[in-house]
Amino acid sequence: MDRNAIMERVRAQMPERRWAHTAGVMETAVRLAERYGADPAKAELAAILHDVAKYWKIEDQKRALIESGEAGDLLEYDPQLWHAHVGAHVARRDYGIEDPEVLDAIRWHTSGRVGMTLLDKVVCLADYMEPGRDFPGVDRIREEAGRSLDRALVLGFDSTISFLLANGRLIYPLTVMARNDLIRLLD
Ligand code: DGI
Ligand code: FE
Ligand code: FE
Ligand code: FE
Repeated sequence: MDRNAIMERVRAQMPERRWAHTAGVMETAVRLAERYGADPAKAELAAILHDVAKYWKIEDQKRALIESGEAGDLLEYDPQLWHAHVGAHVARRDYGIEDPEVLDAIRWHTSGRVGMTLLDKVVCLADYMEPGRDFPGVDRIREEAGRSLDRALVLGFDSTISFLLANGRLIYPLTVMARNDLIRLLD
Protein backbone atom coordinates (compact mmCIF):
# COMPACT_ATOMS: atom_id res chain seq x y z
CA MET A 1 0.00 0.00 0.00
CA ASP A 2 1.47 3.37 -0.91
CA ARG A 3 1.51 6.48 1.26
CA ASN A 4 -1.66 7.99 -0.20
CA ALA A 5 -3.64 4.75 0.07
CA ILE A 6 -2.59 4.42 3.71
CA MET A 7 -3.60 8.03 4.38
CA GLU A 8 -7.04 7.57 2.80
CA ARG A 9 -7.71 4.37 4.71
CA VAL A 10 -6.60 5.86 8.04
CA ARG A 11 -8.66 8.98 7.41
CA ALA A 12 -11.79 6.86 6.90
CA GLN A 13 -11.38 5.40 10.39
CA MET A 14 -11.60 8.62 12.36
CA PRO A 15 -13.61 11.81 12.74
CA GLU A 16 -12.37 14.76 10.68
CA ARG A 17 -10.92 16.59 13.72
CA ARG A 18 -8.75 13.58 14.56
CA TRP A 19 -7.56 13.47 10.96
CA ALA A 20 -6.62 17.16 11.32
CA HIS A 21 -4.61 16.19 14.43
CA THR A 22 -2.93 13.39 12.46
CA ALA A 23 -2.01 15.82 9.66
CA GLY A 24 -0.53 18.14 12.31
CA VAL A 25 1.51 15.29 13.79
CA MET A 26 2.77 14.35 10.29
CA GLU A 27 3.98 17.85 9.55
CA THR A 28 5.51 18.33 13.01
CA ALA A 29 7.17 14.90 13.04
CA VAL A 30 8.83 15.56 9.68
CA ARG A 31 10.12 18.91 10.92
CA LEU A 32 11.46 17.42 14.17
CA ALA A 33 13.04 14.52 12.25
CA GLU A 34 14.87 16.96 10.00
CA ARG A 35 15.97 19.04 12.99
CA TYR A 36 17.25 16.10 15.05
CA GLY A 37 18.49 13.70 12.38
CA ALA A 38 15.77 11.04 12.35
CA ASP A 39 14.43 9.60 9.07
CA PRO A 40 11.65 11.99 7.94
CA ALA A 41 9.88 9.33 5.83
CA LYS A 42 9.71 6.94 8.78
CA ALA A 43 8.56 9.74 11.08
CA GLU A 44 5.80 10.66 8.65
CA LEU A 45 4.64 7.05 8.21
CA ALA A 46 4.49 6.49 11.97
CA ALA A 47 2.61 9.78 12.35
CA ILE A 48 0.02 8.80 9.73
CA LEU A 49 -0.74 5.58 11.59
CA HIS A 50 -0.13 6.57 15.23
CA ASP A 51 -3.80 7.07 16.17
CA VAL A 52 -5.33 4.62 13.67
CA ALA A 53 -7.05 2.65 16.45
CA LYS A 54 -8.00 5.65 18.62
CA TYR A 55 -11.69 5.48 17.72
CA TRP A 56 -12.14 1.77 17.79
CA LYS A 57 -14.61 0.53 20.38
CA ILE A 58 -12.85 -0.30 23.62
CA GLU A 59 -13.91 -3.96 23.37
CA ASP A 60 -12.37 -4.17 19.89
CA GLN A 61 -9.17 -2.55 21.15
CA LYS A 62 -9.06 -5.01 24.02
CA ARG A 63 -9.49 -7.97 21.67
CA ALA A 64 -6.75 -6.73 19.33
CA LEU A 65 -4.46 -6.04 22.27
CA ILE A 66 -4.87 -9.59 23.53
CA GLU A 67 -4.52 -10.95 19.97
CA SER A 68 -1.22 -9.07 19.61
CA GLY A 69 0.18 -11.08 22.51
CA GLU A 70 1.77 -7.90 23.83
CA ALA A 71 -0.87 -6.65 26.25
CA GLY A 72 1.50 -7.01 29.22
CA ASP A 73 0.18 -5.01 32.16
CA LEU A 74 -1.67 -2.49 29.97
CA LEU A 75 -5.06 -4.05 30.62
CA GLU A 76 -4.74 -2.94 34.25
CA TYR A 77 -4.41 0.73 33.25
CA ASP A 78 -6.35 3.45 31.43
CA PRO A 79 -7.87 2.16 28.16
CA GLN A 80 -6.66 5.47 26.61
CA LEU A 81 -3.21 3.88 26.58
CA TRP A 82 -4.28 0.90 24.49
CA HIS A 83 -4.68 2.50 21.06
CA ALA A 84 -0.93 2.91 20.65
CA HIS A 85 -0.21 -0.80 20.97
CA VAL A 86 -3.28 -1.70 18.97
CA GLY A 87 -2.13 0.79 16.31
CA ALA A 88 1.22 -0.96 15.93
CA HIS A 89 -0.51 -4.33 15.68
CA VAL A 90 -2.94 -3.03 13.05
CA ALA A 91 -0.20 -1.22 11.11
CA ARG A 92 1.52 -4.56 10.60
CA ARG A 93 -1.56 -6.72 10.15
CA ASP A 94 -3.72 -4.47 7.96
CA TYR A 95 -1.31 -1.97 6.40
CA GLY A 96 1.65 -4.25 5.77
CA ILE A 97 4.13 -2.11 7.71
CA GLU A 98 7.11 -4.29 8.60
CA ASP A 99 9.69 -1.71 9.67
CA PRO A 100 10.25 -2.34 13.41
CA GLU A 101 11.36 1.26 13.97
CA VAL A 102 8.10 2.61 12.58
CA LEU A 103 6.05 0.02 14.49
CA ASP A 104 7.87 0.88 17.74
CA ALA A 105 7.29 4.61 17.27
CA ILE A 106 3.57 3.90 16.93
CA ARG A 107 3.54 1.41 19.82
CA TRP A 108 5.26 3.73 22.33
CA HIS A 109 3.82 7.09 21.25
CA THR A 110 1.47 7.39 24.24
CA SER A 111 3.22 5.78 27.20
CA GLY A 112 6.80 6.35 26.15
CA ARG A 113 9.30 3.71 27.27
CA VAL A 114 12.75 3.35 28.76
CA GLY A 115 15.37 3.70 26.03
CA MET A 116 13.21 5.60 23.56
CA THR A 117 14.76 5.73 20.09
CA LEU A 118 15.20 9.00 18.23
CA LEU A 119 12.17 8.11 16.10
CA ASP A 120 10.07 7.24 19.19
CA LYS A 121 10.90 10.65 20.65
CA VAL A 122 10.13 12.56 17.46
CA VAL A 123 6.69 10.98 17.06
CA CYS A 124 5.79 11.24 20.75
CA LEU A 125 6.85 14.90 20.91
CA ALA A 126 5.07 15.74 17.64
CA ASP A 127 1.92 14.25 19.17
CA TYR A 128 2.25 16.64 22.13
CA MET A 129 3.02 19.82 20.19
CA GLU A 130 1.32 19.67 16.76
CA PRO A 131 -0.29 23.02 15.86
CA GLY A 132 -3.81 21.93 16.85
CA ARG A 133 -2.85 21.11 20.44
CA ASP A 134 -3.92 23.56 23.10
CA PHE A 135 -3.24 22.65 26.72
CA PRO A 136 -1.50 24.53 29.54
CA GLY A 137 2.24 24.43 28.89
CA VAL A 138 2.12 23.48 25.22
CA ASP A 139 3.85 26.71 24.13
CA ARG A 140 6.74 26.00 26.49
CA ILE A 141 7.05 22.53 24.96
CA ARG A 142 7.12 24.08 21.45
CA GLU A 143 9.83 26.53 22.51
CA GLU A 144 11.94 23.84 24.13
CA ALA A 145 11.54 21.60 21.07
CA GLY A 146 13.74 24.02 19.11
CA ARG A 147 16.58 23.46 21.59
CA SER A 148 16.33 19.98 23.10
CA LEU A 149 14.24 17.00 22.05
CA ASP A 150 14.77 15.34 25.45
CA ARG A 151 13.90 18.41 27.51
CA ALA A 152 10.80 19.10 25.46
CA LEU A 153 9.65 15.51 25.87
CA VAL A 154 10.22 15.65 29.64
CA LEU A 155 7.93 18.69 29.72
CA GLY A 156 5.35 16.70 27.76
CA PHE A 157 5.43 13.72 30.11
CA ASP A 158 5.40 16.08 33.10
CA SER A 159 2.22 17.69 31.81
CA THR A 160 0.56 14.29 31.37
CA ILE A 161 1.68 13.08 34.80
CA SER A 162 0.55 16.37 36.44
CA PHE A 163 -2.83 16.05 34.73
CA LEU A 164 -3.25 12.46 35.93
CA LEU A 165 -2.20 13.42 39.48
CA ALA A 166 -4.55 16.42 39.58
CA ASN A 167 -7.42 14.20 38.53
CA GLY A 168 -6.73 11.30 40.86
CA ARG A 169 -6.11 8.92 37.97
CA LEU A 170 -3.86 5.90 37.74
CA ILE A 171 -0.41 6.59 36.31
CA TYR A 172 1.08 3.95 34.05
CA PRO A 173 4.48 3.23 35.67
CA LEU A 174 6.26 3.07 32.29
CA THR A 175 5.40 6.75 31.69
CA VAL A 176 7.18 7.68 34.93
CA MET A 177 10.11 5.44 33.98
CA ALA A 178 10.29 6.98 30.50
CA ARG A 179 10.33 10.45 32.04
CA ASN A 180 13.06 9.51 34.55
CA ASP A 181 15.10 7.88 31.78
CA LEU A 182 15.02 11.13 29.77
CA ILE A 183 15.95 13.22 32.83
CA ARG A 184 19.09 11.10 33.21
CA LEU A 185 20.04 11.91 29.61
CA LEU A 186 19.94 15.68 30.19
CA ASP A 187 23.29 17.38 30.59
O1 DGI B 1 -4.01 9.88 21.17
P1 DGI B 1 -3.76 11.32 21.48
O2 DGI B 1 -4.93 11.99 22.13
O3 DGI B 1 -3.27 12.08 20.30
O4 DGI B 1 -2.60 11.39 22.57
P2 DGI B 1 -1.91 10.18 23.35
O5 DGI B 1 -1.74 9.01 22.50
O6 DGI B 1 -0.66 10.76 23.95
O7 DGI B 1 -2.96 9.80 24.48
C1 DGI B 1 -2.83 10.39 25.72
C2 DGI B 1 -4.00 10.05 26.56
O8 DGI B 1 -3.72 8.93 27.40
C3 DGI B 1 -4.25 11.24 27.44
O9 DGI B 1 -5.62 11.56 27.39
C4 DGI B 1 -3.83 10.78 28.79
C5 DGI B 1 -4.08 9.29 28.70
N1 DGI B 1 -3.34 8.54 29.71
C6 DGI B 1 -3.93 7.88 30.71
N2 DGI B 1 -3.03 7.33 31.52
C7 DGI B 1 -1.82 7.64 31.02
C8 DGI B 1 -2.01 8.39 29.85
N3 DGI B 1 -0.97 8.84 29.10
C9 DGI B 1 0.28 8.52 29.54
N4 DGI B 1 1.32 8.93 28.83
N5 DGI B 1 0.51 7.80 30.67
C10 DGI B 1 -0.49 7.35 31.46
O10 DGI B 1 -0.27 6.73 32.51
FE1 FE C 1 -2.42 8.63 20.49
FE1 FE D 1 1.09 11.68 23.50
FE1 FE E 1 -2.14 11.53 18.57
